Amino acid sequence: MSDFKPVLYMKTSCPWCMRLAAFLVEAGIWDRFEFRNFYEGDENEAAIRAEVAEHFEKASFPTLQYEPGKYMIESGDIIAKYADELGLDPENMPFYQYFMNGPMRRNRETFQELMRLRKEVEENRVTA
Ligand SMILES: N[C@@H](CCC(=O)N[C@@H](CS)C(=O)NCC(=O)O)C(=O)O
Repeated sequence: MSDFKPVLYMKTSCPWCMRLAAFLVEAGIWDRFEFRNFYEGDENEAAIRAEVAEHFEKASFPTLQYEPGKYMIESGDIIAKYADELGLDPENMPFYQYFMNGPMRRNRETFQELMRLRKEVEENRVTA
């Protein structure tokens, strides 16, 4: 067995990264990962983006390096990978569900509202 520690590239303002973080904590596997975290505009962002950009056309966070040189994206796929390995069902994880049904749901609604308002402003500009 190699002593490679899987690496997670996380944008700490990102709700999908938070979703993954909730799963990892509740699954008890947080310590198995090495984290490369950034907050937009901080001194870590450029190096983390550059590393991820080598492997994907478009950077997306979270990104996981699960084996040396092997990367994957999509929070849902990353969660499914470890849930499968551990025999866990995220549907039965109370904190994960709390996050998905509360803050994550609110985030989606807020995003939809922003899109609706932007469209409204755009339409008013056109008709004015
Ligand atoms: N479907 C993706 C969504 C991830 C996503 O949209 N992440 C945003 C941050 S919230 C992102 O990486 N945006 C591109 C960027 O920041 O360069 C997932 O579940 O992982």
